[in-house]
Amino acid sequence: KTILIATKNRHKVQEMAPILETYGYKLQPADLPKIEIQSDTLQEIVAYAARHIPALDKPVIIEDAGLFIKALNGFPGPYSHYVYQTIGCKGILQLLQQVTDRTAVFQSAIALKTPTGETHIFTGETMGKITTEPRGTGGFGFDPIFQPQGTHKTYAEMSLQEKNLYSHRAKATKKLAEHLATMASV
Ligand code: ITT
Ligand code: NA
Repeated sequence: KTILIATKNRHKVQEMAPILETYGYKLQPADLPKIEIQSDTLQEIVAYAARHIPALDKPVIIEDAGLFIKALNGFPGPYSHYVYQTIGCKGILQLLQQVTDRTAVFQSAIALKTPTGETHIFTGETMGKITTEPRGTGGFGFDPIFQPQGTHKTYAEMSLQEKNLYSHRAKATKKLAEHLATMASV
């Protein structure tokens, strides 16, 4: 049982594959276009992308994630990719230099496109805070500056398995897996 994923980000595949594997699914990257619109919500972004890929003989998923920082009114949110490429973790820390409320939420939205052409959306979110210094070398993106609630570690200080106990993406992926398990044909 294979699920295709349209992404250029290998870290996502590494995180999601072991979760889907426990449900009996193999996650396979596919060279499909991920058409990205601008929108305030990740759900809209993945839903649009899913509508604009063809239905295939296997289920296809698209995942989009974003870091929403309270003191910045939700920035970078859906612009996280561009903001990471431009100002990075260092730039975010600079923007928050005098800020004491460092609350942030990481969100993940997954769109599933079934072989019959239906689209389903699954979401996950993890509350946490932006640290004052980058910590850790694991993971990717904003992992060194995001510390989820309930731990003193940043995502980047965790192993992949440990990140999956806390992460926004793991929560959305489990919802996806549970839905797939109820679909008789896949
Ligand atoms: P796609 O090909 O799937 O679009 P992407 O790298 O553009 O991959 P996203 O749009 O989902 O990924 O995420 C936007 C950015 O947010 C991404 O480039 C990272 O910098 C950051 N990000 C996403 N998920 C993250 C995570 O789990 N930990 C840390 N940073 C993350
Ligand atoms: Na993206």
